[in-house]
Amino acid sequence: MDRTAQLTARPTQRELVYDPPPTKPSLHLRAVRVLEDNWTGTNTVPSRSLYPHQWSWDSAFIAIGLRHISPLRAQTELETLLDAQWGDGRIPHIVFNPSVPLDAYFPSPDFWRSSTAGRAAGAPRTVQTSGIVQPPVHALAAWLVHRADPGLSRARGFLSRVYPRLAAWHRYLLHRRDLGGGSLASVVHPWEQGMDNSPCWDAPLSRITPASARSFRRADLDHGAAEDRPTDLDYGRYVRLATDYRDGGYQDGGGRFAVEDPAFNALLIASEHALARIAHELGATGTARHARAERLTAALVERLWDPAAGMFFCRDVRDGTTDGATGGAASGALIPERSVSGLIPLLLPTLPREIATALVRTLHGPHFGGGTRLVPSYDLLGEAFDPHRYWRGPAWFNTSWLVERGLRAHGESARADALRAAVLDTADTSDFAEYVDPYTGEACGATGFSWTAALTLDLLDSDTSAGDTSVTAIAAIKGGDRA
Ligand code: 9WN
Repeated sequence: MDRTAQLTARPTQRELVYDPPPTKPSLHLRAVRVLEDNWTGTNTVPSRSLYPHQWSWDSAFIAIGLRHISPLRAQTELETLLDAQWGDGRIPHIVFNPSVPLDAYFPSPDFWRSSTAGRAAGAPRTVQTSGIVQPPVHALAAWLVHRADPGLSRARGFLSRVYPRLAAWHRYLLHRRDLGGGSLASVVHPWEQGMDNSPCWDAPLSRITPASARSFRRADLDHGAAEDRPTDLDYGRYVRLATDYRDGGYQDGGGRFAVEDPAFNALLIASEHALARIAHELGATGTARHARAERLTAALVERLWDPAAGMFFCRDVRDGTTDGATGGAASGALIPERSVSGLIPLLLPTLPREIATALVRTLHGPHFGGGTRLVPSYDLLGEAFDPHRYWRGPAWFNTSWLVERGLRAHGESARADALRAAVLDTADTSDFAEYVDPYTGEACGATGFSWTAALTLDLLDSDTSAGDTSVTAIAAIKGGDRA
């Protein structure tokens, strides 16, 4: 068309319509899409590429986010996991999807052999699982999921069905896993605590003879950069520990690795309080459970608090020494490594005031706060710090979410608001990364990671001014009806 014709031509219908530039879908919508893409029909995989099965603590965090978009799906997520519970009460850390090829993830079902090696411990026959556990976030998740739609929950008998299973899970941890004799639960493998490659495990792991690198094939390196993942030597030790546990029929007590971890136990305490609220909802008082949670909080402080560091440390129960600080009464020794795990007890609102104050100071001091966007997984000044290597420095979204809840529970709203904004911004710019460089927010590991999307939804839906359900369910641990 020549110039004159262009000026006189009538605009077509298409040209008359305002055509805005393409806009990016909202953060909310993109988070929903991640959870949609990772939903299998009965549960949500953490990542389609790296983690193609169901993981235990992932599902609890995922349910906490899913409740905002589909309370039914959130209930189903937890029910599917609980269907794989073992007779002795343990909730396995992985529930395998039989339609996923064996070589998609290592260690696969043929390594764990749950239905045969775990028979005496009551492993299910119809579904294949791992034989170790992960942090007990489940009762807390179940309570939050119930509160999202109490009508649906009551109509489906959700709480009455999950309560006995969650109670058995806590019983398992409090009895079979009290390996240090001080009332706290021990983890028997680094994967159980969820922060697999933390420098906290270096000393206890150094006593373990690694399995030969030729005896297994890592699948994680097919999807992740080797320099971001645990080393082959560490993997050899993980494999040795898991093999020995399996060959001992998954019985507890005899292993060479046993560590009391602050985050694992703080989550158990928060979940015990949630279980008390569930019991109350079902017609019991819940008082005994609240009291037990208080006793556990006292044990946590007595066994794991380090006043000089201003944070909690792990206790190596198999260290073979006794601890002078407790007059020799406590077995093992504290591991003097600063991990984000040692800040997570902040989510317990009945923590003694001076301890909460010290934790907030440590969080914002040079070891964790020096110019970072999110909370690093490990001491910024520690010798082993690496901003990209798995759990040795990078920031994860679930731990920042827990710390954000803790800040809010202790009245630190301005700091909680700042962390919340940073988490949302980083989830957005990193495409819901599995973890990020704590300084730059650069994405590491998988993107489209489920708990990152789920906790984004939870933070987006939280009314931080009025006391949202997450905050109050964690905070209202001594009765009250705010949640
Ligand atoms: C081993 C699934 C899991 C998380 C853990 C995280 C990572 C597995 C792995 O992925 O662990 O369980 O292969 O490294 O460390 O916290 O639950 O997302």
